[in-house]
Amino acid sequence: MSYVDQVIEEVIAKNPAEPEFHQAVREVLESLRVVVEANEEQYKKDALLERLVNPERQFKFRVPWVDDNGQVHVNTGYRVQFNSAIGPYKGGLRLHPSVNLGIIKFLGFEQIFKNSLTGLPIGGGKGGSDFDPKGKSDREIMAFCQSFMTELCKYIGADTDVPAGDIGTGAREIGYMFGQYKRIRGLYEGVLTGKGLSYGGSLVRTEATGYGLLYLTDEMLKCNGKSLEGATVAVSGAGNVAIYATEKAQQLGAKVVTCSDSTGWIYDKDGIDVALLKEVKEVKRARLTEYAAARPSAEYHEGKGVWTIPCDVALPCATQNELDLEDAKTLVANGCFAVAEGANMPTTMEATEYLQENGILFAPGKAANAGGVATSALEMSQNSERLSWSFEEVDSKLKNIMVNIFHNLDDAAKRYGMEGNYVAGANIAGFEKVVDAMNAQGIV
Ligand code: NDP
Ligand code: 2IT
Repeated sequence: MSYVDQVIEEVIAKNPAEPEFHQAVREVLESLRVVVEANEEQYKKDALLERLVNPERQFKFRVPWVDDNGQVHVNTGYRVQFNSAIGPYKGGLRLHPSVNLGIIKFLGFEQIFKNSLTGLPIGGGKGGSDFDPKGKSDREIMAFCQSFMTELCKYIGADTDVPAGDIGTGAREIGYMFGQYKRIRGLYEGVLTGKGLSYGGSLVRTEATGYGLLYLTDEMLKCNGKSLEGATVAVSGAGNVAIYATEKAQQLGAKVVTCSDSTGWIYDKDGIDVALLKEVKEVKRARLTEYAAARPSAEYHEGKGVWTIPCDVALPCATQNELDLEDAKTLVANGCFAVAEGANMPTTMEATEYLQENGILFAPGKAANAGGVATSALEMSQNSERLSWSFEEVDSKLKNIMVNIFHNLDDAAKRYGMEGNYVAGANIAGFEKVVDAMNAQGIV
């Protein structure tokens, strides 16, 4: 049995009931097969892949908090410090009832390669909790965040592990967590990113993941003789990534006609009204039915359905495995020519293969959504030098980073004879730098 197959088997056997983690490992190791085969003896002797798929450290802790009626609730908190070969652990905190150790490990594993692709000195980590922020009062959110940070603060720091936002964790939650960290540790330092602008945050961090997704998509299309100008775009999700992806797509001349949340989706034939979407989601924290009620050109549908709308470019920006084989077939049949992942692993492996086999340009999340964490790293730089850069300065750095990422994965795919396979390109380019650093640092 090949070394890659052996390690995939071991991951499945040793990490039962973690299907998302198995999926992420399988996807990465399958595309590293060519690289591993060229170095098989040495990698095997050094147990390189075993070290790559086993987190350096993982924490699981109790998070008790009191609701507005005096009822005590207990959630589970996680932080997985996956790989620190190229820098301090860096990665978001997900607050969603579906969170479990396997989901945090899949996200942490992806983060290693994503962070490497940014070209900035950040290792891979991820955390979160099965806490559900929906329908909670501000005081309940604060109570949860303070309790969560009371435990998490023992394991993080500006030079060791720097968390940030992800699903369910935005500016409000980061603010409460930062306050509690400072209070307990007595340190005013850049321990979290995605902070508010009045206390060490960076301009463009809010927009960064969505904007970065479009900068990379734009470059990928240009290099393949296509354009966003006049293109019809389908976006899923209605959170941080989806909103700013929609905004930048429109700025680049595309028409975005859909968005979605966990209960339903919108088809807006006149194009999504971003100001209204922000009002509904960022200010009122309401459902998409409110968007439809305020916008005559919009249809609201219950359930899932964004990918049934004919589009040129599809941008899944909600959550993992939201675009399956049936959706991929519909997109291809409707003439879609590019899919770029704003979310982490939103496309199933079968759907990804189908899209690639049918000549669709496919940009994987670990490259396409790296603008968020890249701008987090720029926030860390600003915190270290105790300065704040202008919007234009951060935005132009972000754009450069995304264009460079695209060319790095394009080059890596070409070097291994897989031109146009950006999934393989991203995994190989991300892996090369991490492996170089791991080898230089000995068996740790
Ligand atoms: P938000 O919490 O801001 O928004 C998430 C959106 O996705 C919401 O519209 C939410 O709907 C929807 N959603 C979440 N879970 C599900 C589900 N199980 N089924 C259907 N819809 C769902 O999160 P972000 O926009 O920050 O994150 C979106 C994706 O992008 C995630 O995969 C995240 O890991 C990834 N990402 C985020 C980055 C960032 O900087 N924020 C950086 C890189 C990647 P509802 O409100 O109804 O739950
Ligand atoms: O998945 C991701 O890259 C994020 N949620 C952002 C992480 C970060 O540290 O900014």
